[in-house]
Amino acid sequence: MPHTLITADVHLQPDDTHPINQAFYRFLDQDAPKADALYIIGDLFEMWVGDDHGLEHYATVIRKFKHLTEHGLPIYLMYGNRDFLMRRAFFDATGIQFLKEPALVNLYGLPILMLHGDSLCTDDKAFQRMRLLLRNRLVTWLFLKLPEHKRVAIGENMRANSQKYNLNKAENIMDVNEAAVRKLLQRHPQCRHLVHGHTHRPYLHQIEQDGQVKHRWVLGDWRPETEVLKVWSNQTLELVAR
Ligand SMILES: [Mn+2]
Repeated sequence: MPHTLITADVHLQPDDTHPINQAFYRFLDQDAPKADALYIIGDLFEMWVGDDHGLEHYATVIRKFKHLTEHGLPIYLMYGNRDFLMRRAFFDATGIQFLKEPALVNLYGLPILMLHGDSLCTDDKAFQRMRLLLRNRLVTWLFLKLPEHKRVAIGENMRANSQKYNLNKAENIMDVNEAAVRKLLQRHPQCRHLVHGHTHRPYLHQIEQDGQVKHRWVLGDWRPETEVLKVWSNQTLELVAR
């Protein structure tokens, strides 16, 4: 049956032999060609410090994306909190289309709201402050002007700090805020399916709102096993193991 695939949080590693990369390449080789479209909703890369560095260090996946898009598979990509600096050269090299979050996408007549998910983690105030700063246009513009080795060093540093920081944080603070979810759904009353990643807690949550049952599909990260979301052409959704 025709279907569309949605995944997030691949966290591709610069080392191609990494099991995550290998699993994702198998997915691109075997599963993606059978789909009508592929949506990657944030954190495809563990780190992206500029197209110059990324296109060189992630050459294998770039080539695979190009092959798929040239053979007619539409691939859409949303920024995550770790990879939001992909620019024109990346999209040109892969044929991928940029998707701004939150994206309301109509799949087989079914409206589906997609976002990475970090913007819903409003209980983590420090993270949200940092997010605003990092997404600031002047800050990103200045960052991308730095020499490549400086950008890599800063990126590595931030990665290490975020790991340390997250270890000491209460579990509930790093999950999405229920009120933020409800507010978002309220703004899209015609939409009964919300899909996001980021929290690495794959699950289907049911939310009652205005007498309707709404669904919040949380995608898992690739470790390297994961659950991707399949949207079938008969308007059913399914989390499937990969
Ligand atoms: Mn994330």
